[in-house]
Amino acid sequence: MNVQVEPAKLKAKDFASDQEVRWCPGCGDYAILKAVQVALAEMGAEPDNTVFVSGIGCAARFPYYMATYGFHTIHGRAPAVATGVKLANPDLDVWVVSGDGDALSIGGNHLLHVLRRNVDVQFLLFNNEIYGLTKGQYSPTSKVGQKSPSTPQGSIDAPVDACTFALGCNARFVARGIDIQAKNLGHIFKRARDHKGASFVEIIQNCIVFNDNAFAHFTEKSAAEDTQIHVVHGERLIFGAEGNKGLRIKPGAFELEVVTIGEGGVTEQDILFHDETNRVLAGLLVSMKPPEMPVALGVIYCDPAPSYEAAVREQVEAAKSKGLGDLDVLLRSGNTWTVT
Ligand SMILES: Cc1ncc(C[n+]2csc(CCOP(=O)(O)OP(=O)(O)O)c2C)c(N)n1
Ligand code: SF4
Repeated sequence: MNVQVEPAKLKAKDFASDQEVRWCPGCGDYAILKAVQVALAEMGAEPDNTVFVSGIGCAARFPYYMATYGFHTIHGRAPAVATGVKLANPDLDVWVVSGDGDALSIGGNHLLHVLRRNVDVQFLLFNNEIYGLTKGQYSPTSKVGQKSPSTPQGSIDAPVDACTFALGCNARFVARGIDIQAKNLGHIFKRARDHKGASFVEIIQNCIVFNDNAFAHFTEKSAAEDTQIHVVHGERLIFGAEGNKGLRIKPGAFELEVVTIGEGGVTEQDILFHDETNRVLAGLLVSMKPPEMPVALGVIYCDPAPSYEAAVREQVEAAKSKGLGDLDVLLRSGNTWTVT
């Protein structure tokens, strides 16, 4: 008699490889690694069907620590390799891990294309506003005035906001989380994995060695409630330690403003609802910065569109349905020359 046995449910530790994790003690990357492993176990992911692709940097060591397939590729090129993996086998669950330098300096062009093409991969950008691996040079997300070995007098570059960049590339899923907020990250990872198409996730990550406390003004416990807003589709954009602050469209202007419910005639009815399918609202939310505005966290934008590998598959099947071609005939057709 054949007895069907349910496969044992995997735990987070089943997604951890036997490699010694070699980030600096206290690095935010540890918490993200744990959150990914927990989320994969909870989602019932299969290690044999999961691939982590990375470029170069501290963040890019990620695939070594996962008991899944992995590919530590070259600087900035993880999106190109991940696109190839997904096209070769669309059934694979493909994740990309990248730093702000890897994704937005040398790899900016490649990130653009994986997002605009809407390849079904989850792109995790660990943003520590610095080049960690190469010992702390400034990056495209570093603030103006940031002192580093390559900007001894302070950076004069205007920084790029990662989520604004992603929206500009026409990404159909844009989310933001913080390394130490495991529960929120887990929720975002699940939403990102469920989304068919490119899912862009910015993770605020503390580099304790070269840029410690770069985000403390909104990640510190004492400041968090008044400087973070966790957006939820269909719910009002309310935040604050007392739950009485909210976002509304500033009267007479096309911009958001923070108001306090109960002050100046403001009621809860004045506060906007979060609509994750609204691209314009997403653009306004991702660009908010403290101290004037809170930092938007959670799934900020999600409006699915057909994914790239599905369209490629369709074209390949359509071509195949016309019958097998003949390469020799093709090469000898049209304008040909005989070189003597
Ligand atoms: C072609 C090439 N150019 C430059 C480098 C040097 N390099 C290695 S990692 C890196 C940037 C790392 O910063 P980031 O992507 O933000 O990741 P982090 O180390 O902070 O996680 C640079 C410039 C390289 N390895 N290859
Ligand atoms: S240099 Fe920074 S980002 Fe790299 S492992 Fe150390 S703490 Fe983490």
